[in-house]
Amino acid sequence: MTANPTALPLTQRPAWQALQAHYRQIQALHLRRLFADDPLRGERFVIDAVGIYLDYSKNRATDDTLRLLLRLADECGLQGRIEAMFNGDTINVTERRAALHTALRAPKGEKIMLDGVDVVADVHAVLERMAVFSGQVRSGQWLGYTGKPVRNIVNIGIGGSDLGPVMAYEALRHYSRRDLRFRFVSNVDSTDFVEATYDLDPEETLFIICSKTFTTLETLTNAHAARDWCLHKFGDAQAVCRHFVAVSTNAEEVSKFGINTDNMFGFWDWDGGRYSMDSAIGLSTMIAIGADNFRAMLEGFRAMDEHFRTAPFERNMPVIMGLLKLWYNNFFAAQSVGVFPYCQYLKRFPAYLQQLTMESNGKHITLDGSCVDYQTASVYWGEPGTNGQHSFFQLLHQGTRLIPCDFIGFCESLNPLGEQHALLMANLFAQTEALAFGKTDLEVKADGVADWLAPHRSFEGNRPSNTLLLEQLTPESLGKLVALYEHSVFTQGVIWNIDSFDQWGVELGKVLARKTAAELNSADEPELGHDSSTNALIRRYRRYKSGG
Ligand code: G6Q
Repeated sequence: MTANPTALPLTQRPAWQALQAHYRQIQALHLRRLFADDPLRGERFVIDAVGIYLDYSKNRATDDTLRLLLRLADECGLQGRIEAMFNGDTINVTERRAALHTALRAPKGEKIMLDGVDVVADVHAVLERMAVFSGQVRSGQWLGYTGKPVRNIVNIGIGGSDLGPVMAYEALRHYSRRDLRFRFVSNVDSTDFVEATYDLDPEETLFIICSKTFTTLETLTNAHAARDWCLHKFGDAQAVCRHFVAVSTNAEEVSKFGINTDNMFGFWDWDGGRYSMDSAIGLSTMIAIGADNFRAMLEGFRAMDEHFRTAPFERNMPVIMGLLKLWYNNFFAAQSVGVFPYCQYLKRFPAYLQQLTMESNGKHITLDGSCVDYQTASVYWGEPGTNGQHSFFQLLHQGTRLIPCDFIGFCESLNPLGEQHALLMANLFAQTEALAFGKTDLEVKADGVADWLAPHRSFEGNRPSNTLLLEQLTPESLGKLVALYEHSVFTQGVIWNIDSFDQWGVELGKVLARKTAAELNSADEPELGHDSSTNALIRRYRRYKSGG
């Protein structure tokens, strides 16, 4: 009798083993051959859904590859895990929580019950309070301590409480109120705070302290710096309630800090930091673009959620994208993924994806507590095109590593200037073409290049990429893009059988620095119990500081 595949360790499952054998057969197969053998490949290997056109034809994959990857998804019980996530099951097992970010964009009236509470009703109650507050700030009705309207919004947060807000603000700047200034402070390096507030008037400045736990060292340190900066101007602690609001799950700490909990916007422990830009953590986004645009962004998220939950896997964009990246990661031993938005507004999107992908799936212990015997998350990185082309694209074209890439482009520019948008998109299309098909030695010589130079000027090609094409960058399309990556990360986490929603590595950093900070600051020479390198570094720092 054949064993139930879901009961077997991942690398012993039939689909995994079949993929290994299949990899040996097709590893040398060139995209030139795949396209020559199937003239319709560029039209067949696409998914056109919810306003995103995904062309995945320039991947080193055949129909058999996809069939086997989809079989692997089945053997890993992906459909059941998707339902578990949407239903609010405790899929974040190490923190004993649901991962219900999809509830943040559920329509009003839908019910998702968690421990007897309808979380969708809670979500909408907060959204409504955010809409009122952001309306007051946008219209100039929210006045500072001295009666001046707020014109500067400074978001203080780090990690998930910063990367989403910054990315969304930059991405949707076109839709933002231009008479308001937005700044984002995350680093405990005081330079971040000082530079962000350098030209601001405290009388017109509102701080949003974003921290799920309200205990994060960096955020609380910067929040205190902001408080001092205000008090220095106003000399009255009463000013805090006009110039500070909080986004947190921890009312007690918010109140201890001196922020009136009437000015606190809540979210919930079932929403992880890196999945929270569409919760109250997005308050700065809502102030920038307005409540209607924020709701449109939520609709975009929701459209992709629906697609992920209901589309058959062979036409399911997050599933196909997740599986193809896993194909390179686990079978071609590719170590990284490049993401290149051909859109200046998406300049922070790669940084946002770094946290989403690497904090979610950078784990080596499975849900049942054993050590993996396969690779998990790839290293994600990227820059907007065309800038990257004049820098690291050399390595993509002619280096020794295989780096699968995602190219993201929009048919319409938000700022058309002559033919510039066509030029931008021409670059995108040309790059994916050159990466896939290269230029052979013979072709190079036929162009008149000397024999000795030809090897340097030829391109082997066969470098895979996806192209994501959207009509225009809007709040809605941004929501779709983010949800696409969220769900593709989840797809991979399910196959790797890891908890994509915890982050014990981040927690470690939070604990370690506190101890060392005390040693750096202590008046007496501290007794150091670290390794010899860390001890010496601490002593050296202390000597510099004491002028010795
Ligand atoms: C995200 C992580 C982490 C977190 C920050 C800030 O998923 O948990 O990046 O967002 O450490 O945490 P607080 O919001 O609690 O300050």
